Amino acid sequence: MGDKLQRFYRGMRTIRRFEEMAIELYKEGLIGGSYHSYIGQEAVAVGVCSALRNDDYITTTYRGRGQHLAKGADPYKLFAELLGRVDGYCKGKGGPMHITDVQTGILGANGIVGAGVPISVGAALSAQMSGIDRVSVAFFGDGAINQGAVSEALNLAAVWCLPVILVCENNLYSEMTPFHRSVKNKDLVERAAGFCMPGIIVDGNDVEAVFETTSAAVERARRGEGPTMIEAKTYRLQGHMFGDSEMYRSKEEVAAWRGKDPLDRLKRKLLEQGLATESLLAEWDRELTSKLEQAVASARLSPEPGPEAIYADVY
Ligand SMILES: Cc1ncc(C[n+]2csc(CCOP(=O)(O)OP(=O)(O)O)c2C)c(N)n1
Repeated sequence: MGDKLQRFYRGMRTIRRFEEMAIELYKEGLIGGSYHSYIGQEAVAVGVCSALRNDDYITTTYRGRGQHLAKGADPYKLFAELLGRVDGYCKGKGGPMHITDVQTGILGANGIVGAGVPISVGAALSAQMSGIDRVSVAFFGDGAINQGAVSEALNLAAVWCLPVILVCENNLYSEMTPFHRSVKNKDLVERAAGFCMPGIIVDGNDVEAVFETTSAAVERARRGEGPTMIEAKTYRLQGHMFGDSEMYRSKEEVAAWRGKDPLDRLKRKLLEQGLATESLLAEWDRELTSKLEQAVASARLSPEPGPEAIYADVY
């Protein structure tokens, strides 16, 4: 497990640094639209995606760079996409909210709340019909739980016994609304029982727990035993999007969750178990930061798409 924990840490740290650097690019005015940071939720992306194969599928939300990196996406192509450049995953026409890379099984981030869930269920159906033991994971937020399309997709996943894992990242807020104001359930995973599928709650800030829980759900799906819903309890440490004034939550609440930062938690564990030293952690940081800086520098040099690209790849 030692190697694995080290890998988890580097993966989570890469996501954190990527997001910090992306916010700097956003402040420079280089990223169009809004930027929804994934900071604070890194353990979910890394824990879940580490339980997957390269050929498994995922769908994510507008907050999806964490999952993209954890699934093996190239930071250069991600940064180029954020900057709207031709070398980006969607040739600069997707931006931060719509990154797709079929090669790594990323069937799309999505700006429409809940919209990735039926896509993921459809991908699971394709795996089942083709007789390939691939699984599909849908990442969605607590705010997506009341979307009609999500209920329809959960129902079909259960009825057809599809190899899909429904990962609800409950970060407590849907934009500015706390989830308990829009849902009567204490735990969102209670919904799983209504569709006759197992539902498991996991501490979304504990990467090992997320990995173990997902691995069991993945094995079950590969055995042909159908879907599992996982509710990963976590917290977004930044506003809903860059510039959010965060009037809807107290500084004390945010500070309390900062104390549960998934990266700090894993760092403490690595140090306690002798799996890292402060100097090794600093070396990893220098290495991954330098790789990300090179990716940004190259992405800045990639050209913007020309007007002739407007109608290409459009359906
Ligand atoms: C169908 C739909 N309705 C409303 C919106 C506006 N909207 C954008 S983000 C968001 C909050 C979603 O919250 P959640 O699913 O919990 O994800 P989180 O932002 O917390 O990751 C809403 C309501 C949208 N994009 N799509």
